[in-house]
Amino acid sequence: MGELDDFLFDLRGYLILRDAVDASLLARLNAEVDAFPRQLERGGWHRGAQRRDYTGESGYELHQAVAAGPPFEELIDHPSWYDLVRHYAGEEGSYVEGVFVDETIASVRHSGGRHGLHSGGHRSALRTAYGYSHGVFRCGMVNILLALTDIGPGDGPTIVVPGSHKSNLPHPMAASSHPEDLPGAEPVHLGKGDALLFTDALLHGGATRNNPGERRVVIYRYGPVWGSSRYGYVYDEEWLAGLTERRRRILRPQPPVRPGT
Ligand SMILES: O=C(O)CCC(=O)C(=O)O
Repeated sequence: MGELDDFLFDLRGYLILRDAVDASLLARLNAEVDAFPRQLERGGWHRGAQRRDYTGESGYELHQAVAAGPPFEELIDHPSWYDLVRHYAGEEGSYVEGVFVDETIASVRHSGGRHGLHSGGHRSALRTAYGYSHGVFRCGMVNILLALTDIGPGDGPTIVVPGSHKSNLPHPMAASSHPEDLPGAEPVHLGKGDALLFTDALLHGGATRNNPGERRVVIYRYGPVWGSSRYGYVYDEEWLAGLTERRRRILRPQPPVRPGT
């Protein structure tokens, strides 16, 4: 992390973290994905994770992936990005410093699958907005998209429109284009183990996968520590108790306080 990262993140809205996870963790994550029950219905559960595909074409997607197996727990505060997400989304220097994990998703996409374009700085919700003021980053959501397989041309790379997190205008073709055809958009090619760090305010999506085989990614979304889960998932108490103190606090900054306790 340094001045150049800050400059490029502010300019483009994303950074690429090469070799973010080592071969051992990558193999263990892929072994978990191999073991996902592929016949699971939408809404069905695998351990603490639920199948919740974003759309009919986005692929097989397990939400609460963090609870889908021990290797996913290692991603919560992974040293390759933990300081970066705290720096960009953690309300640095304020009285509520720190990050919270809002969503965790494991996504498996086959030929024909894609994720439509969304976000962009124009009228973005505060929850996901890009912010920099008084010398401090104030992003509402910063995502880590970790590639578990190589993602090159035809593999359905994530598409970003660099700089669009600060757009004053909506992209006139975003609603009618496939991600890969959008003027101003660029594919982000990743090797397995690389991660894309980006503000959710960036106009982005996933290009159509044309190649055979699977595109596998894990997405962890971080926000300021006072945020709460988009879908209202809560964690199993016993499972939470088995995590390190730091990981538990990133997933659930405050335990619930019930009347009379
Ligand atoms: O699937 C992708 O590459 C993009 C994912 C995405 O757009 C998102 O998670 O917000």
